[in-house]
Amino acid sequence: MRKFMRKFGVPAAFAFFCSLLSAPAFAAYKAEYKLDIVPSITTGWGMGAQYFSDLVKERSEGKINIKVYPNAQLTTGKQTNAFMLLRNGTIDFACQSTINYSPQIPELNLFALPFFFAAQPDRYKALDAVTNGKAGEMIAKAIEAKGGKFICFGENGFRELTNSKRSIASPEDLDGLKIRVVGSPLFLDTFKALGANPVTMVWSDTMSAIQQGVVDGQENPINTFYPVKIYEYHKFVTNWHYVADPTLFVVNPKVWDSFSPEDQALLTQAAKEAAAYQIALARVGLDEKDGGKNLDFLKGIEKMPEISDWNKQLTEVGMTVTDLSPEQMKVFMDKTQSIRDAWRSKIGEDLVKAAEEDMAAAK
Ligand code: X2X
Repeated sequence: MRKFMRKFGVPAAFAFFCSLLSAPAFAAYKAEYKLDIVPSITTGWGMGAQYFSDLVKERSEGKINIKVYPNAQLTTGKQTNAFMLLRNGTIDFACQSTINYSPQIPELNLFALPFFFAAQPDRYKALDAVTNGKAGEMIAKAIEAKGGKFICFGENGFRELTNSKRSIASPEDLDGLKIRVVGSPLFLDTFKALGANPVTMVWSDTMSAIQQGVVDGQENPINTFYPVKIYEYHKFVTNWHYVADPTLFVVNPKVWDSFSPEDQALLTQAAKEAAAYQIALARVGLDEKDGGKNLDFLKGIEKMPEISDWNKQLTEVGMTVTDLSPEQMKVFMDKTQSIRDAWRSKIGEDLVKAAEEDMAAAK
């Protein structure tokens, strides 16, 4: 300091000292934060992400501007690279499916264990018990250990099966059918065990593959395949709820640390509200045991869904809907037992056990 004063004089030294004191504790905010999602804005997933962005903009009075980039634009379609781009800061925020982060964070395969949740008496209650329970905490830690700041869980939905060939009510019906799956090994294992011919493909290529008949079927939540009009090509849907697909509201840790504590609280609150909206959209008209609670919630926030009776809607657009009886479900479950057994250790025995305990405690 003395040298500095001698060289530049006392006033300059004073000014320099003051600038250190008043330097903002937080880096300047960006003009735009990029948020990554895979499908279009018109899906429940997209609407939830957009709601988050809207709430944040409004409550921060325009200071925090999060732009939703749909259709996997930020990953140039390579959705299973998304976590790496969040970690390195190319992506600031994301509302991502656990499936797309599972190649880097194996714990996330828990949700894609076939019939793990569907085997429970109430699959939604079971899923909530896990995301809000001990297993959920372990998953949040696993994400943070790999370099992503976890905010909360949202929901894409339970994944159902559509195809262009025939009604599917048993694994035999799947025999030889070419089914598009996400680039995640557990999905290949599951469909092979069921006798299908799974093909890995990114979502951005899937609709044209369906149109051209390169694949016969695909699996996604109704809320995600309906907006892209899959019913124009696939006349058959099977409601088998075989895997859960929560979304993760996450942020790059450096970006997170650049926000003031007040803004971090604002972001957390907005993400939780957007997640609640996304979850209600993913469940309305599909949760047989909700007693109207999802519809009431959506009414309460003045976001009435366009469709709240999905079986009726799917039938109206020409789909044949197959709901499986408990006996039919059991055949699928038995066929995939070896997959659940083999994947326990890959996911982490402790985590799978914690999830089983969370589900048992909620029964
Ligand atoms: O690729 C899919 O099937 C999608 C849109 O559901 C995901 O990103 C996991």
